Amino acid sequence: MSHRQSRTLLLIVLCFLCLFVAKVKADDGYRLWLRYDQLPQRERIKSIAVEGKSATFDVVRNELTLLGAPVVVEDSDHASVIVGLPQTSTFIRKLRWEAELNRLGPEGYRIRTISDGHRNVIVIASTTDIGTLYGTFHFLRLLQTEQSIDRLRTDERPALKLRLLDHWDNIDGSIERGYAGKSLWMGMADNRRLVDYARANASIGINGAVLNNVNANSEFLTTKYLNKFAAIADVFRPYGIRVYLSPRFSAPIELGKLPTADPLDPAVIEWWKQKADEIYKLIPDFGGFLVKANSEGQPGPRTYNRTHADGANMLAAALAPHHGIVMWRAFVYDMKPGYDRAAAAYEELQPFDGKFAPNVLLQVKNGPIDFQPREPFHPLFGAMPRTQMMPEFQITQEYLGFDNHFVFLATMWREFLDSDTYARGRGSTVARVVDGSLYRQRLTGIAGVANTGTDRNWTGYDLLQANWYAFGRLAWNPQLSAEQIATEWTRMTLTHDARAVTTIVRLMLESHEAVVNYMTPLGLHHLFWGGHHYGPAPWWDTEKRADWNPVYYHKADSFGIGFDRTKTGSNTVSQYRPEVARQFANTDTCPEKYLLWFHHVPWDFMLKSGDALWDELGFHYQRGVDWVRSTRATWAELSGVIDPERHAAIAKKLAIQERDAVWWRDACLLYFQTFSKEQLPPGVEHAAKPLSEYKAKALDW
Ligand code: GCV
Repeated sequence: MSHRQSRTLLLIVLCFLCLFVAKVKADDGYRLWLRYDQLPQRERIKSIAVEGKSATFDVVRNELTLLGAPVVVEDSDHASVIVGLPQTSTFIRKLRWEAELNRLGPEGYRIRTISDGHRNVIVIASTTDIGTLYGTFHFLRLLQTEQSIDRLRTDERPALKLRLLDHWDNIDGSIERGYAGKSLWMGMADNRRLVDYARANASIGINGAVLNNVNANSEFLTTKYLNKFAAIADVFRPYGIRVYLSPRFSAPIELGKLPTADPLDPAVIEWWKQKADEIYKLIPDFGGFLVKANSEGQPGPRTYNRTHADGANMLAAALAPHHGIVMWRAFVYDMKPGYDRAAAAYEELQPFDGKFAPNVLLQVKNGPIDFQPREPFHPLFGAMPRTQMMPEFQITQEYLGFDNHFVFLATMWREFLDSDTYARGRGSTVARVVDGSLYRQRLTGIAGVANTGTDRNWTGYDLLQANWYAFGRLAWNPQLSAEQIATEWTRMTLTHDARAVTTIVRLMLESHEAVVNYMTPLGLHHLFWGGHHYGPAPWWDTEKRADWNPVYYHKADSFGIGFDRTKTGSNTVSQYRPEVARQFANTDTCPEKYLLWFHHVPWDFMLKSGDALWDELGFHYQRGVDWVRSTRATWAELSGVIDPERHAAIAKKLAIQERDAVWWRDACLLYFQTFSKEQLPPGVEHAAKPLSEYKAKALDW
């Protein structure tokens, strides 16, 4: 080969390499659900006029430019899509929609096909630029999901005012319960990353981010950090995202050198007032505080014999002049001899119903324990009619296999939102408490503990991007079905192949039940290895607090298994409204998915299937394993319709999930068998190792 020939060959190889790298990059999951390639209807949009001038309108313009084919023009006379406000667009003003747009509120929008003489125009209008941004993303979603864009007639407004991501980011850049890399902002903030984070959130209607861990460090309130947060707020502002912080309740001591953090002490009150003034000087649209107090070692008002309401209201008073809010977490539990942790939040907070200031919301986890694979709804949702309440979800999968297990959480969240509290009779669903329609709560909201990080694909596992997406969509509209959300996400993110979409959506909708089956079936909960909470350790009994030990929750013995929360036990079931309490308290009417949450039943207890509890437990664990196996096989068949990089990455994760599901089944059944003394029923596979081996070493992630 001549020198020239070898140079040509080298060039060809390099070109191939570049193409390969570009392809890998293009499919590395970074783009999330914001993909505008191969949209059949794009050609129909000849030109777009974005009529308005602001940083947010620039974002709208940029986003529409990404569509490719259409030209963004100044002149609405020839545009096929017009975006704007009555104040900024003559075309929109002439439509005389002011009254309707005002009714849709500052974040709402209208999308309509208007016949204008010889042409049809699609109009996206709002009273604010942020509203048009949301409308634009709605329109793009229609294109991405290949829905008709003829005769559009949409009026949208978010059901909830506050739609927030909580970030448990620490000062050193680590993320508590984060599995997708480091904090996006605590280390060296990458501006491009921040913009893309904000853009992704805006596309699903998220309008706030709590930037630091609720296990808070006082340093976050120093000028150094406040300046940093102000810079982040500047990046987020055009996307309609406000910044919030988690203050440490004892900051007046640590930063202000005061002798106390007593919320009724005048010097403490003044310190917080000044701190609030300082924050708002730097961040004029600062959202407010999220507070974890007197919980898991965090300081709080109880330290000074004051109440949670005293603490929340003091902070709320400091923020009120600036229109800031306080989200006070209900995740509080004190150690008392012989108590039921599931009862703690209700006992501590319900007596303060009606005692919180108007700019306070109580942030309550969906269930009474702690983001378990399945929990019944938290009884506080049916018990505080005079308190503004917002649910807290955990998008990051602390108890659901980290970033290794495929679990579509919308199904679980739907189950929660659809739960009937009976607070105002039948039909008083949690969704109606949360959206304010039941109790007429003025401030409404929802928060999700984020699963994002610096990993290139944001969430550590491509499929788990769906949970970030689903959270945003449900926060906007808590009535959306899990199926609709799954279908949208799959089409936008993975494939347009109709058969593949149907298959993936089915898997997504089945995934939560499957994980519950192989981790904590029939109402079992908190069977996790101490500390990290990855694999199973139902035998765990060495934590200093009884309620940090799995044995406290399942109470397995030679008689049976389960936590008796009825009259014969802790009677926590009485925290629910009588209609709900009656249903849960009776083993005949208690849904079997909650059976061992509320009852300690014998191993030979007959279930609706006609099988005894012990056998049924085995069947559930086996069913969970079987599902993962068949999902792996199904996924393998999809190899042609999803880009090879993400397909392979997902296949790898599914292999880990199968290993883990088998481990969960074997460890749990072997352990429970030491009490039941029964053989495994036919069809349930036997463990490959003795129990001692599962006990000796945690499942590795
Ligand atoms: C931020 C659980 C988690 C903790 C978390 C806590 C909370 O206990 O394990 O990591 O702390 O919930 O929600 O405050």
